[in-house]
Amino acid sequence: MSEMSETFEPGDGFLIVDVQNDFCSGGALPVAGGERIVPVINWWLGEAVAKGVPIYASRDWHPVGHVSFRERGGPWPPHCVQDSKGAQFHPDLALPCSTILVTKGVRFDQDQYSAFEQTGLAVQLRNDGIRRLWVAGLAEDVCVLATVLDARREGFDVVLIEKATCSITLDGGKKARCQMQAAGVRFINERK
Ligand code: VGL
Ligand code: ZN
Repeated sequence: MSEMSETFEPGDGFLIVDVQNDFCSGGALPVAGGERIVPVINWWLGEAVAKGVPIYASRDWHPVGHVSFRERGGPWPPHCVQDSKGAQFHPDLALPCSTILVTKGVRFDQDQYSAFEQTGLAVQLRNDGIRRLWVAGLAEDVCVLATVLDARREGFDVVLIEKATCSITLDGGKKARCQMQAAGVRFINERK
């Protein structure tokens, strides 16, 4: 992983993927220690606000009985059901009120792992003048991976903040980092 000591610049955006209660300890689909990334994200949020960098936060936002749930033959336990406590952002996540919400997973007929998938996010980012996207959040081997690969396909430079993401499985995390690196994602490895 390449080390960088850079920070936000004009043309940057900061996307926080699915930092919701159900993906943290005690949630329905917990990423072990997922909540440990929250203070790291908060530090970067402070930087982004200070630099006037636009902030985007995606949320997994499933209808009751979503097609991705086991009861419907999907791979996951029920999680992030619309308007439930589990679907709320982690209470310590310090999102400013200017945050632009990206809602996904709402389709009855299919899942959306990527924050870009049928959300129009790429258009929004271009309208906002974003050329490079900094990414953090959960889970590194599922929705962060899918989001980052789509961001690259859409032509954005991508910086992944390693201390601000976490995978469901160790092996999944390793594979995800391999795929992201091959796609030209840059990793920033600082502990804040
Ligand atoms: C996610 C599994 C199912 C994620 C969402 O946000 O990584 N993972 N739905
Ligand atoms: Zn989901």
